[in-house]
Amino acid sequence: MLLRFISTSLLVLVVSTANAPAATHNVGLSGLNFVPKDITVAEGDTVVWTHSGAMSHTVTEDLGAFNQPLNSANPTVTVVFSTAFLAANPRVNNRYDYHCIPHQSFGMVGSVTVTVASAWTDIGFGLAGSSGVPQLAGTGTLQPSTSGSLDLTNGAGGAFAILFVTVGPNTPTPFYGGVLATVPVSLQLPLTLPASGNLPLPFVMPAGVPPGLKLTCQWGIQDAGAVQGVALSNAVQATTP
Ligand SMILES: [Cu+2]
Repeated sequence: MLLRFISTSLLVLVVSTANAPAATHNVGLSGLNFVPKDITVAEGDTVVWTHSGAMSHTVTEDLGAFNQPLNSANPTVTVVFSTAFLAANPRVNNRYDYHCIPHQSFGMVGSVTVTVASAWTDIGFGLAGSSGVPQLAGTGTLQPSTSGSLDLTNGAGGAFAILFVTVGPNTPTPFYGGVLATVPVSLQLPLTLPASGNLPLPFVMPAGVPPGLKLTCQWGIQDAGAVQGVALSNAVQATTP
C-alpha cells in the first residue's frame, strides 16, 4: 500500500541508489570564468573543479551546500551529487548556483543542474481550477529502498484536497466535470494544501514491494474556480521495476 510509505511530513529518509553508472564531469578555469560555466549532470555523478593559473579562487554554492578554496594548495574540488546530497540540499529544479568569493563581482559564477531519473509518466486528465491546471510530477525510480517524491504545484492555496491512488489496473472515469484516472481508488490521503498551493510529498520505497505493480496518482482539490468545484491535477503513473 503506497500511502503507508508516503511520509506526510517533509522528512526524507535518505538511501543511496545503485542504478545508472555514475559519471565524472570536469570544470576548469579560464581567467575569471568557470569552464564550462553551466553543466547538467545526472544524480549520482561527480563534478571535479581543477585549478590552473596563479590566482586563488573558491567554489562556493550560493546557499552553502559546498564551499572550498580552489588554489595551488587545494588544486581540486570534488562534489558528488548523490541522492543523499540532493536530499540534504534541496534546490529548485535541483540547480546549484555557485560562485567564486573573490571574483563573484567579476561574474565568476556557474551552475550545476542535476537530473533525477524518474519512473513516472504524466498521463494527463488535469482539470483547471482558479489558477489553471494543478500540476503533479513524480520523481524517483521506485527501485526498492530508494527515495522519490510526488510534487504538487499550482493547487488552490489552503484548499481541502485528496490524493487518490490506484494500486493495480485503473479505469479513467468521469468525475466533477473532468476525469479521475485513479479508479478504482485504492487509497486516499486527505490534506489541506499549504497557502502556496504547492505540496511536495517525499516517500521511500520499501524493500519488499513486488515488481510490476502499477501505481496511478492524482489530486482532487476543492476549488470554486473549477467547472464543478473540484480541480484535478494531471495523473501520474508508474510501474515498480
Ligand atoms: Cu575566482
